Amino acid sequence: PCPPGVLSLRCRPPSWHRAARQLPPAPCRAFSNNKIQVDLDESSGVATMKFKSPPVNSLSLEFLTEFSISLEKLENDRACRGVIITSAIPKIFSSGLDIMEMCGKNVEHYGEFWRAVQEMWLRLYGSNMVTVAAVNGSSPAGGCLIALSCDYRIMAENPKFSIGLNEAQLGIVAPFWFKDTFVNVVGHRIAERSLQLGSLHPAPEALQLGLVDELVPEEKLLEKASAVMARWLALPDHARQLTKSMMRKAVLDRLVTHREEDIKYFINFISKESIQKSLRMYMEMLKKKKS
Ligand code: CO8
Repeated sequence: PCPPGVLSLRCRPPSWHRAARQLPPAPCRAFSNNKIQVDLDESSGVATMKFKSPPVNSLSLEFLTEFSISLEKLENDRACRGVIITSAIPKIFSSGLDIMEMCGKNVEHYGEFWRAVQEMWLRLYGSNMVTVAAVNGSSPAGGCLIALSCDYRIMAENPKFSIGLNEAQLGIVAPFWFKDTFVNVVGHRIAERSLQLGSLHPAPEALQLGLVDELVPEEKLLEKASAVMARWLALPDHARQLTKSMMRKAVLDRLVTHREEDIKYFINFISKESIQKSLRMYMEMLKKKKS
């Protein structure tokens, strides 16, 4: 059923939708990518992006570049109105930024890497498409940012999966635009506490905090994401897009205006020996935990 105030599909004027319905029938198109599988169902106008970068979908420079290019392609494709983002790797949505990209590299590399992180966020947070995160595994830091940047978050109801901006645990600090995105979802108080503690919230707690919108059994995740998507797509694109832009513009503009400064800040911060040491210790801790 349609939400109150929304016309049912049958009585909606065709001009509300983009050109999808005028295209010749071509039910599904796939982009062949290395790290992300993209499938576009032209009959519904919905694409699915599946992260498939083992072992943990960490956001390397290559991954981020591919992500931004895929989003740009979909954004420019009149047959696509919405994207569901999920993972093909069991138990992991994304482990966040690839720590190896931030360890022992030169300043040119740090600059290029950070620009790619910014680009990914600007494209996703500023997307005109409806974006739904189907979080089917753990989702720390940059992984959480991806989910937070979507319009709606559904998570698998497994308490072993956790999500949050845990940067403080690594001895680093979430940038202002990670923080802004987080505050816009959960509010100032919850974000402040969670960021200072670098908390990773198990799925039930994430729901309670409003960090995710709903939990469903893992096997129902994609079905639920499609249902949510259909509901959001039932609105006229132009009205929804302008509303989204109104809600997000100030936060997007803040990074656009301070982009170069933010890159310089990152390079300076990450190049510090004390920060490098913290990251190395964190990587060692991950390896120890494994053995
Ligand atoms: N980057 C690089 N390598 C990683 C990462 C990562 N983010 N996460 C895991 N790996 C590696 C592990 O070291 C391990 O490598 P190896 O096989 O060589 O030993 C391999 O991936 C598999 O990892 P695990 O054995 O730990 O796999 P599990 O399935 O047991 O656990 C988890 C998966 C839960 C994802 C776990 O690996 C984990 O907690 N990873 C760390 C996640 C994390 O803390 N990410 C934060 C990244 S920082 C970020 O995103 C924002 C930074 C903002 C910077 C701001 C500066 C100014």
